[in-house]
Amino acid sequence: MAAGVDSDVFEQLLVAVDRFARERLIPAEKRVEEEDDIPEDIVSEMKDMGLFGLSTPEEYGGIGINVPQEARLIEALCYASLSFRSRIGTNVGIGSQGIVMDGTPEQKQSWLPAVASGDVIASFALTEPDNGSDAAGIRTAARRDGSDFVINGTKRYITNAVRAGVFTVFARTDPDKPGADGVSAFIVPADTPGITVAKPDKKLGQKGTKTSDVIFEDVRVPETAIIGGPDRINQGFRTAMKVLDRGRIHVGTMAVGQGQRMLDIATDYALERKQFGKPIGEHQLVQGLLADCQADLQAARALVRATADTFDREGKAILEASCTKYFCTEAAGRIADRALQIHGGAGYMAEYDIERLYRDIRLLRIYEGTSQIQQLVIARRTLADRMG
Ligand code: COS
Repeated sequence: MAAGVDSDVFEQLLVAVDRFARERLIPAEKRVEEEDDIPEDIVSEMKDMGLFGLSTPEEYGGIGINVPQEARLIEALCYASLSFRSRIGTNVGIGSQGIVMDGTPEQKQSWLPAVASGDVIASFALTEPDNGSDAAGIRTAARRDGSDFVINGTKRYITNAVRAGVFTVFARTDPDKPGADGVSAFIVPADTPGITVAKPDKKLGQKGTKTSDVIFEDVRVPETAIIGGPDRINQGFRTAMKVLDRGRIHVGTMAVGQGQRMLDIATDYALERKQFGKPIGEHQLVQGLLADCQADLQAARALVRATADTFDREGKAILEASCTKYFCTEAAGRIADRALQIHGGAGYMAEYDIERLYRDIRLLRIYEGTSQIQQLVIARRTLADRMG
């Protein structure tokens, strides 16, 4: 089991994050929605709390929580808008974990301290205009030129690209191998000549988060930029998948945090709002909606925690991570829908929080692998286990 941070220190951190989410972040949500950005004073408080380095090992300046601790802490943080989590999310998760998991000691020393402090934002560049779910089909090319590689291609929907100091970029180093086998992972500083980050995308929800296209035109990097060093050429797809496994547990946790928030909002509304002479929470059909939310939430939380324990114990949890991401994010979608329904007409109005949370939560079923990709992973592994 990964040690994680000392349990007393962790409990204190958990209390601090819980309070920060409720007292500092939730009151700032409307401002984030209007300004479509996270205020800088909140970003500096996040840095001071060490949130950018939550999962970075202590020896590289981070807090070094393990996955079971992450499952509790991210739930507390995600009681507030998911946009706050996104600001630290690529440093804690997909942007940095490739380096943490497979990087050389020199790569870790060069990048992780600045990632942990939040001085450098790390961004994960896998998805392309023509390759989203089919991640092994990526076409961005890294052509060898002596001891360098020259990268050309376009990445799409790259979270925190406009804020990035470094990208982990997945590119095809062997044009003769069409699938997963020809892909390598590179560490590419964002100021390398030839990189253009496009204007942030306009989105349905999660205002304050930033995604953009990133265009690579003759971007030259040394072979030592390959994650794990030159010998790990053509191993990048496996790095991406390992990063996404941990990321999928993280996204399941986010769904639980938001699920609790939406259930609390719906419960408060059911107690306040009166129809037919009594609070709507006393009507059995509304009780049915609340009960279904609570049951989904309890099941989702139990699954996230069980999967986090499996990942921690066994060092991987591919099937379980997909089940978790699939169940928890679909459950959050159902909770959002019922919570909005309990609000009636008010739920459709922007002045009520549930309208925003409903839009925000929708993305959880798409990013870091759609529900359909999770179904595919689950079914393939279930069949393979049976076939031996
Ligand atoms: N951990 C480690 N290795 C993994 C892995 C995992 N979770 N999943 C797959 N691999 C390995 C496989 O073992 C295989 O290696 P070997 O050939 O040595 O056995 C290799 O990677 C290729 O795997 P596979 O054949 O399963 O690849 P597919 O092209 O069929 O696709 C899916 C796999 C569809 C599951 C993958 O492309 C995927 O997850 N797509 C979604 C991408 C995604 O989440 N995008 C979001 C981007 S971030 S917002």
